[in-house]
Amino acid sequence: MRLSRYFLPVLKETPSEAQIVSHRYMLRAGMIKQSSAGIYSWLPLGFKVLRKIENIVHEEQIRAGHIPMQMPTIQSADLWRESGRYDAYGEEMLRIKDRHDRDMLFTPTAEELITDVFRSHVNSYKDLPLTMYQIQWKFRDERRPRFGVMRGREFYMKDGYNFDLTKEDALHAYNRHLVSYLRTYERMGLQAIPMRADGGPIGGDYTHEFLVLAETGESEVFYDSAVTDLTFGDREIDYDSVEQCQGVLEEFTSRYARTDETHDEALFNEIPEERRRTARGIEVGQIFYFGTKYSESMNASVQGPDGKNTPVHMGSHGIGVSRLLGAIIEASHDDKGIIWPEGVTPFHVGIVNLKQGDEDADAACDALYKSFAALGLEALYDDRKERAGGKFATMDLIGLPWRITVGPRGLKNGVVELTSRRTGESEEMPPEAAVAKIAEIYANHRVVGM
Ligand code: 5CA
Repeated sequence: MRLSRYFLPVLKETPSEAQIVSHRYMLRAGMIKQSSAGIYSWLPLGFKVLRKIENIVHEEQIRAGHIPMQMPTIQSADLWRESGRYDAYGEEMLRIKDRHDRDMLFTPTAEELITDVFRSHVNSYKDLPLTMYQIQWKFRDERRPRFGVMRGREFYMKDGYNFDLTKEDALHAYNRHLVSYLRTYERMGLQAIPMRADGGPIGGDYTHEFLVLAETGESEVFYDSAVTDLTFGDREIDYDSVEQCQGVLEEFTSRYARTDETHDEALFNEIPEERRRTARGIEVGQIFYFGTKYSESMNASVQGPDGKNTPVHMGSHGIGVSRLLGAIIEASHDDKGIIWPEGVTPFHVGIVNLKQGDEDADAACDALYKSFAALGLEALYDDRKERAGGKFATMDLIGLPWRITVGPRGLKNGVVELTSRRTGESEEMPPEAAVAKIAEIYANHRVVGM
């Protein structure tokens, strides 16, 4: 993309309404624009990162054997009356009437709808296990929408639902989700720690939240510092293996790590004092096993091997896709701007032309731009007639992890400059070497964009 033809409305001033760094940088980098409280337009740069995050979530869900689908945002109240949640959900639910005066609502989550899909089409245990998911906009009329995309009213969520014959099978689905989430967050450059949590309006007491540690997080958390030493890495997991998934769950959840809702001071004090931590975290996902709560109230059952009808065991599993942008920025920035991890960066590399209009510099930048395109890598080429300082400030703010600087002086010696946004270190090399190095860096981060 040539910056002169892109839409990147960067702000010079720090917006006064933004209290935390991710919100400030998302506004300043022209990623989002507030439309009303807790509701945002996703401008091109923000939309691009949202899509990359969404694509990672899809890839990891599909790898775990889960099936993508899509349900409507506007739903009839009738289903929610069946489950008893139409009244129970309270003021967070946005209620709407259609022209026939029928009660509708904007989906805050989708247990009812998926259960209705299931009961209409599945009758036998032979069709189980089954896990389907969607990535869809949700609406919750939060009392205090704040911190930009962190606590929106409209937000983008991956919500997945498993249907199983037995509790054991459903717990395997739970564990499988835990494993797939660990992989998902690590691919985004995040450490998200599974913590014992509370079921809230979704229900069930078998639930973990995934938390990214950050001072600006809304949740108070308590944990044994040993949990921060764990990484999933690139180990291969057979998602069908009950033992392997159970093993990962035990490895990642056997140490103390809890949100304030489930915190137990006496248990916490059993941890050696030097490992006891109290901190704040951002909740980027939650998994639930709630048994037959919805299948019983909504009559979703299958015929078991013994010929008897039995309600299915269910769980639901969410990832805060739009919230993740904020969480990643909170975890990765400096005083100049965002520092995107390679896995989610909107463009793989920035090209800064120090002297737009100079024949050699223009030609070298064009050649670089074309080389990246041929490799399937996305470059953002700052081809504006602006001073170098302004171009660097924009690149630093929007946080592309790698920048190539091209100027007539370097070109006379056959070199351009390759700079890491994270370390600030620069290296001079021929343009072809810079392209090869960028290609090598991204060999392990193949995520398509838009
Ligand atoms: N049905 C279940 C799982 S599919 C569910 O709704 N779970 S949830 O309530 O925990 O939401 C899933 C994730 O969505 C949360 O972990 C959080 O990361 C994100 N989320 C929840 N509320 C908001 C909000 N107001 N703004 C942004 N993200 C949110």
